[in-house]
Amino acid sequence: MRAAREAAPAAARHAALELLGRNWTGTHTVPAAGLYPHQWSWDSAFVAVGLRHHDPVRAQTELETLLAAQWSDGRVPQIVYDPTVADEYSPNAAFWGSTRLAAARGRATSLLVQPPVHAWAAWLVHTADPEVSRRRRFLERVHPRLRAWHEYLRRERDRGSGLAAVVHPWESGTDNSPLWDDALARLPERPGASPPRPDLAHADAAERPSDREYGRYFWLAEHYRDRAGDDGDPEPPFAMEDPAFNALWALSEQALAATARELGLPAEEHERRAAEILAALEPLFDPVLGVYVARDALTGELVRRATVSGLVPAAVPGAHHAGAVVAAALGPRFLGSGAALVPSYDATAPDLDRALYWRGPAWFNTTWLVAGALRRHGHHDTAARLGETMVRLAVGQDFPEYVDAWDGSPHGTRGFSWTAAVVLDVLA
Ligand code: 9WN
Repeated sequence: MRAAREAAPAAARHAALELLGRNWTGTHTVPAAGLYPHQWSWDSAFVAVGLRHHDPVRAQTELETLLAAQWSDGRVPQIVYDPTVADEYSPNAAFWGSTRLAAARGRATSLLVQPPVHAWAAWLVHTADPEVSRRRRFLERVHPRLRAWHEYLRRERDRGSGLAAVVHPWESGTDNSPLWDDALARLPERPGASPPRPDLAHADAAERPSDREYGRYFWLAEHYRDRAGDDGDPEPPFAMEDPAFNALWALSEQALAATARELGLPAEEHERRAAEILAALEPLFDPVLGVYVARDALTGELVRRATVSGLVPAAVPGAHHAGAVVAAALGPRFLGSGAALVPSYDATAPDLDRALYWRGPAWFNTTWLVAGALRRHGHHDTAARLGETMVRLAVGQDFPEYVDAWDGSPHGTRGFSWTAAVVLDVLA
């Protein structure tokens, strides 16, 4: 009996490692073969966090590979294109043309960014095996790059509020979240033919953003590309302050403080910056919804919708309204709706879609972040239940990209790397 109970986690771990092994290219892990054949920024951070328990050197390499593609202005790109992979993903490297830009230092990358989870991931990777980390001088090597990344956000993306704004929905990592609907509706429809959609060969169209959304994503991407990714535009067409992006930035500043202490460098500057980001997040707390919401940096308006992004600040030590947010996570809009995992969008919203990407389904990385917040606030049983459910739904269904939050049925692509990485962390 005992052996049978122990065999299940061992088998789950084996399956997760096996998938991550298949998605490993020798230098980095692709989010999923087929749909996402290059290196993605925040995916690699989650992969490193899961992998650190089993192969700390590979976890370090994952982050080092990503950071090697950092631009001279400090940005860590959303996508690092693998030149050996055929044009299966749109937009492709040629669309962005980064190799013609001096700041990209010859690398083929997207011009956009993704949530700044890297300093936090690097610190977690270090703590998993400090000896191997020190021997490889891992933190010494990544620390200057991580600092430069945060400097970029502060210098180029803070429009005066103390928060970093995303200039494209792809930068939030929650592409078609309802938080972006109103801002996207202000953009022109893209004239002419609809953009290429190779993604639809790998996932059901009903579970991906629509052609209409893709038209606007491409319009925005072209706009930014035509300015060579210059953030000096006084009137950008889209600039949104996302609660998860900024909460993860604060968490990463806290991790930079820990990293600085480990390296014998001054840590106060990072502690102060983390506190400043948390303070700047405060006006985004919505007392009625009990979650943080997004703010349109161009109009100053709050987007009063409850999404999983608005729960993420509760995962950050020192977040001011963490208690209220934890209550909201357990309430009818999220887990109190009877959901097995944390839905990406308010369960009581009339436009909830249980199968559509970031408009309802549960994702494993965000559920895992919320589980961490619940544990931090004493809800150990609920956090443990979420962990067990994540493992069961991931391993039993070939590591889906996302699932129906209520019945657990799989959606999106399969063989998705961060789903496996989260499983490894839950089982560690
Ligand atoms: C655009 C890779 C990425 C994730 C994002 C997720 C999805 C890309 C897409 O896949 O976005 O970056 O083509 O839809 O929304 O969070 O990083 O897994």
